Amino acid sequence: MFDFGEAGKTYTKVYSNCDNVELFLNGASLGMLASKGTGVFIMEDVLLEVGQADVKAVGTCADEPGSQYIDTITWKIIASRQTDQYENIVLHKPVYASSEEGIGSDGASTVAENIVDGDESSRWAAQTKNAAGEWDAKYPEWICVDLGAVYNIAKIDLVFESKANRTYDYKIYTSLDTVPEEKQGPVPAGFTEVYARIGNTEVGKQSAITLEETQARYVLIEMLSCSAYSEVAKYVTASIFELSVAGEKAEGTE
Ligand SMILES: [Ca+2]
Repeated sequence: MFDFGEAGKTYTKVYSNCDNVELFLNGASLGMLASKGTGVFIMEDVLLEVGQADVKAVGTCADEPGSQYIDTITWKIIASRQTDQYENIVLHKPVYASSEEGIGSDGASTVAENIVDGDESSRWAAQTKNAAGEWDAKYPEWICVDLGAVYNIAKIDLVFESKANRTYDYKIYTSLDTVPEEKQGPVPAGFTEVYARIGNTEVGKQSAITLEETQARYVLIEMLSCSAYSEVAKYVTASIFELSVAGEKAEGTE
């Protein structure tokens, strides 16, 4: 089984020492290809529709009348996720966070709401200092947005702070009904992990596409660690410029 990824036209390549190769798709002949002496037969513009595609190649040789050499493969064709058709469903929605810094060292706002304001230059940062005013950023931290209704999630994009090429390990959780409390603590019970990126080396903007059909009212990002954080760099807190989620309201929900 080969997951081709999306429906559409493609080419099909067959390697064979035969003189002729006839290609079949779901039992129907696509035509006969003659050898060009390269051992490679290419059929252009093979239309693959969503579902199962049984591809069969039948090779014949002039000096072996009656003999056939047959190879088959089955492709599973899935519908392409046309994520561009969906709106950003988190824009200016209510946000909860395990903590927030409030104002960054440069004087700029770092409140939680900055993560869904549509501006990739404003950011949320988790707290950086303890009650004594010492640098004391902690991991994990989390931030959660309330979509206001249940949506089908198609795609999640994140823009992390990338200063000094820092990278973050993170997880994404969803919930249909759990209202997160705005306080320091672990990811609230009731949230289900849908994505994990551990050992992340990608700096800045990245996309996390959930692999299963996911419905959610709440989308939560848990920031597990940062490459630039250490005991002597305890000012490096969880920091995200922007979260955007593409999706559409689930049918039958308000
Ligand atoms: Ca922002």
